[in-house]
Amino acid sequence: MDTVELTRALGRLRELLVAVRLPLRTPSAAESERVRSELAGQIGDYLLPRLQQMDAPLLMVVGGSTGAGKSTLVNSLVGAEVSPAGVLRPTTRAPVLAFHPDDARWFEDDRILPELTRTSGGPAGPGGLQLVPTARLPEGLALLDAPDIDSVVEANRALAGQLLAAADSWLFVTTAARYADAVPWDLLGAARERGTSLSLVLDRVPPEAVDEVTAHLRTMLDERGLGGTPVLVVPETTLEDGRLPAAALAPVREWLDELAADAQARAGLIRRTLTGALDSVPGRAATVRAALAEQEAAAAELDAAVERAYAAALEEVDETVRSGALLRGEVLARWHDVVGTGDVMRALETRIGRIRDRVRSFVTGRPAAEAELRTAVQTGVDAVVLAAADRAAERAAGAWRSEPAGRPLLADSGRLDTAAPDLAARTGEAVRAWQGEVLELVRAEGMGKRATARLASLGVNGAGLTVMIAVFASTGGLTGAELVVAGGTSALSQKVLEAIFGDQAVRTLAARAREQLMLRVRALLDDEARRFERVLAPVTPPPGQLAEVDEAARAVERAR
Ligand SMILES: Nc1nc2c(ncn2[C@@H]2O[C@H](COP(=O)(O)OP(=O)(O)OP(=O)(O)O)[C@@H](O)[C@H]2O)c(=O)[nH]1
Ligand SMILES: [Mg+2]
Repeated sequence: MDTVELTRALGRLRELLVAVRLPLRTPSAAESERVRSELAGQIGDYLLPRLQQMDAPLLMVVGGSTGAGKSTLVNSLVGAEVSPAGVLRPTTRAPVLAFHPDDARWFEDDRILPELTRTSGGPAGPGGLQLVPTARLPEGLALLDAPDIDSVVEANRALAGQLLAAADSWLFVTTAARYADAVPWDLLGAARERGTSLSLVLDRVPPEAVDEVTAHLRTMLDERGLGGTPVLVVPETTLEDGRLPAAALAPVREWLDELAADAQARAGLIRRTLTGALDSVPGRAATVRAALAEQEAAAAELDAAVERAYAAALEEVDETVRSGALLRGEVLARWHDVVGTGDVMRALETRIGRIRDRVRSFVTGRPAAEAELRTAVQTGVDAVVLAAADRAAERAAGAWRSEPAGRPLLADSGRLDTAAPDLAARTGEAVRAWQGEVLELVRAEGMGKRATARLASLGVNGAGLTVMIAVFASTGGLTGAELVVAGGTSALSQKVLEAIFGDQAVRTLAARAREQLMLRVRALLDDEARRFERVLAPVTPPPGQLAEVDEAARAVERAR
């Protein structure tokens, strides 16, 4: 065992474990979170300090069920009321650490349990640790009175667990009335699995039942693979000044004195617990690693659901734009206004060759109609985008709602199941910008040398509107039925329309304009999807974290 290397590897693993978060409610999250915090705690509270100072006194943590008599036992051993014992449960909330005054240097700094604030001369508050130097305890052996491990107070349970994980050895207190309870046995089982050295105090045993109860307790220990555990029996007596009389305490006192006198035995207990704890590290790290993998998978699943929903929305908008559906309704009506209802066009019937002059008149001199057409186009596109965004939000939120990991995220993040409240405004802006872009496009490419005379004859505005209308046609140019629809009741000849919309320049520009429109729609929908991604990002494990935990756990194994 390379202590320096091992210490470094454990320190690194601890650092990573402290940073790991398992916020997504996956099947193993709660249990793995417990393992994560316990392992991080045990590395910091126990493994690192013990490895660095193998000759530090043995820390024996007095643990057990609520009201079993832990504090009374510690007070009796110390010969003073250092930890209040009481009738009201739970009594002990802040732990008490008693040690020989010559051992003080080991405990006064933050070598062990660094996050507990040391106090002396009186009870510690929450988050504190009361230090009690006392010559009544032998050198080399410290006792820590812990809160109840089965406490109704959650903080007590957690602290008791943390303290037991920091122990070189457990002195587990139970009573004749309570020793068969389940919770302590679960803990004792965990201690056995981890190789933690363990002794039992069987408290308050009616003198006449000592043999019977002790035999039964030993049988239970045997059955659970804890056969060698020392059992110290304290008979039921009347307390003197709240403390056990010397005779009742004798078995425990003698056992401790023997241990204190035997440095080798102490070192043996320490090594046993240390080895057991080190052995348990890879398995526990693997649990955290698996939980991280589960979190990653759950986050990826939620992310994929959002991506699917918004990809479908983009597809939907694209379909609608291509389907010609936008050419109906308001857009169509305004278009008909623009192309007029007769007068202007009547003359055009005669010769297509003369279109140039005539057609200009259908798009000039009617600024109001043109503006209305543009507004109609904008409103139409707005509606399509908003509807698609609403549906996508609903679909993505629905997918999240159906996942245990996703449900709480939705609950915490306001209204994600409809489009963002400002989407309408942003879409309006985007479509207006797009219309400007189409005019630019027409100006740059439709009016130039290479442009056909036909398109040029419409002027920038007319050509722009024409291209916009063509964008919403199913083929990129109006044909067949669409031409008839586009012609409406106007006297505008189908031939004229065909000449305009069949124009290759119009088709090409319309294709470009459609691409530009879809780029803008994609950007809008990406922003919408980002609302989900913003919720997901903070609960997604950072990339590489899993591999780092893996590597750190392997480094611990290598160093042993
Ligand atoms: N008669 C008698 N009473 C005891 C004995 N041990 C504890 N008690 C009483 O049992 C009650 C609980 O004892 P504590 O020492 O506070 O028990 P604890 O395990 O520290 O309790 P928590 O800290 O709340 O978990 C107190 O009223 C004690 O006086 C004993 O050996 N004999
Ligand atoms: Mg107590």
